[in-house]
Amino acid sequence: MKSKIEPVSGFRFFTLLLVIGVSFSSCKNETEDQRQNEDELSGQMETGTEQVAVESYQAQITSVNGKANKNRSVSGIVRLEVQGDELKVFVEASGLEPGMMYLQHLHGAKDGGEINCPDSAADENNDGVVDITEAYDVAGVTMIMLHNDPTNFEVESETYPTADETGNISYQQVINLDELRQGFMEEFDWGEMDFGQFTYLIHGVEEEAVPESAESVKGLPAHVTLPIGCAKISQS
Ligand SMILES: [Cu+2]
Repeated sequence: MKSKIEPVSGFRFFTLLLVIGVSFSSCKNETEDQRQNEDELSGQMETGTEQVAVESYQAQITSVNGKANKNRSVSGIVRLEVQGDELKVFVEASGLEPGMMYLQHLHGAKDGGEINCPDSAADENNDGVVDITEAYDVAGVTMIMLHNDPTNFEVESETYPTADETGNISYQQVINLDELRQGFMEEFDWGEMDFGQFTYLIHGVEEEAVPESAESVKGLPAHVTLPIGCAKISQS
């Protein structure tokens, strides 16, 4: 019997293994999970060639409290890009006071509840403005400060963007995601950051534009924190 087995040359043996391997794997029903694992694996392989997948979030800025903002309508875009261990934030906004610095943040609900941009219905005390405390109820609380060092979680800063002579701001910031996550967890004890669960708010009008009834947060004057633009961030 033994003598009937053909001697297998090195090359043919390799081909045989290949055929066995291919037929074995094609017999298996490839599940979604397996496919996903393969995708992840190829994604990891691509990191070596600087082709890390980008997760991006984008939203249009719409006007809030236009009357208090000299009847201007704030508009623009917010874009977040998560790539590897970096978060890149881009903001372009117009309808602002030339030369004025604007507080801008990502807001969110600590309980992960639903958030939205506030409209005039959020003006609970009917004083004609949606102040920051009223906006908090709808858009969430201040979470990530978009100035020059978002990982320090300090709301007060002189490095928020300043509007140019045409009333536009253009803000770009690259943030280390690990540092941001760590600070975020220390501040909010909230677990994972979900960029699809944020609103963007930009704040600030001239002092005389807010009624005395307008309230504020974090020891800041009400005119500094008055929301003038908002964007509900979602994955794009
Ligand atoms: Cu804010």
